[in-house]
Amino acid sequence: MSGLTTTVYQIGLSHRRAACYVRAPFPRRSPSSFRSRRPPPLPPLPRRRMIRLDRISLREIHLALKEPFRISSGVESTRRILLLELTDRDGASVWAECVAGALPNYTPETIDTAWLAIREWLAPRLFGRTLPDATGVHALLAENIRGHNMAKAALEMGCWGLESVIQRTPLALLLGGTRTEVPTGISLGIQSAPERLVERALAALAAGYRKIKIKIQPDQDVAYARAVRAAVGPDVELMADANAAYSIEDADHLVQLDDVKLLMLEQPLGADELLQLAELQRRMTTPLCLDESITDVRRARDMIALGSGRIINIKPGRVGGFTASRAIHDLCQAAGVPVWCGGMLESGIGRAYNVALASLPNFSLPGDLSPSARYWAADIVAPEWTMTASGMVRVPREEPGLGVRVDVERLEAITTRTEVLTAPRTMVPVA
Ligand code: OSB
Ligand code: MG
Repeated sequence: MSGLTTTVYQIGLSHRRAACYVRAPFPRRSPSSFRSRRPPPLPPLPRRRMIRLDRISLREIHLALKEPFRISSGVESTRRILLLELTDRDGASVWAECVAGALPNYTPETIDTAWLAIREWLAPRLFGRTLPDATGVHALLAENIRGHNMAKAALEMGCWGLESVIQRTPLALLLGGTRTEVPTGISLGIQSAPERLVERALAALAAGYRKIKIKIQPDQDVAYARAVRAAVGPDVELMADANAAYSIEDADHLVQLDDVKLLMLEQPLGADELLQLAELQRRMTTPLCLDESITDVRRARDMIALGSGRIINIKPGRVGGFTASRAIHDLCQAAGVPVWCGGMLESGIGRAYNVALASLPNFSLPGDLSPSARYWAADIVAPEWTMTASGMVRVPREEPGLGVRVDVERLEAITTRTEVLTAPRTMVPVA
């Protein structure tokens, strides 16, 4: 243990001892009897160490999807994934994942902008500081650095991961997660014909998935949704995600989806169009769910105030990490708005973080938390993420940290670039 941490620990201890003496009835007791009633030695305080980042290794890997994933704004065949390994002064380390894509088609960020932001502005913010825990990291990264939420989230969630390793606590418990397993849905990319999509949906149901999400875009929407509804029957939780492909002028067209009885329609209009989304919500019985629009807790508040949607898809990467995710979760819980955990075709590392988050109580709808085998021939973690026949993914609640090991040898084989960022030698006192 370092000099600094030890000092803080001892100050805490002497305060506790002092409090005992002060509370003892003073005037009626002689100094000697006072001494004889001295309390037994206090039990050691729980192990508590701070986070002092020493090194952040950036690594780009290329991981081929089993099949291309098409959304309204683009198609992905091989994921370019930015992984981070965070190491602290005492040698504890953890892996984290940045969910930015190769192109700015979902949000403005890409893997390359995230790499730049982490190297130039974000990592330097954290180096040289002693962080009491991960809760304050989001505020630290947000000050005078706008946007770059996925880059911020990768570091912020990495700090949560590091804290879970340092505290020997499962990540889900550190976050306040209550579920032992989480219900899982599948997100099906746009297919060339309704029949293809129906096949995929039926296979997903047979595999146990608890929710079917279909991607839609103009000309591949109402007929596709109707075909899937006819095939799966009225009781299956079916939803559609447009990834901002429509405008308010399409309202009459989108209203046709109401008869499909979708569980929700995700992000039909542009991310910034909260007023138009509210207008569309007034015209549709289908609940709207917002994804791209919700970049922080204030946007969630706006959605609720304006009626721009009735459900939120929380992706920790999109909102800047776990502290923001929990704030949105808590706000929605208080407002009676259900949330669920979205996905970004994560590797098994990102999945560990999402599963931990989805174990919080208001994640009441199935998340896009498919098991490893839905995406990859082989994942980069062991054990791989699996799903039960009833569509549940187990939340690691016994293992400290993420609950999965990273196959570093495998990583080396698929790594295309690396960069190591290190802390300056002198340390600044507690942030
Ligand atoms: O809108 O939810 C989305 C993937 C990339 C970009 C945007 C989205 C998605 C998904 C993937 O739907 C869901 C998954 O990870 O299984
Ligand atoms: Mg979405």
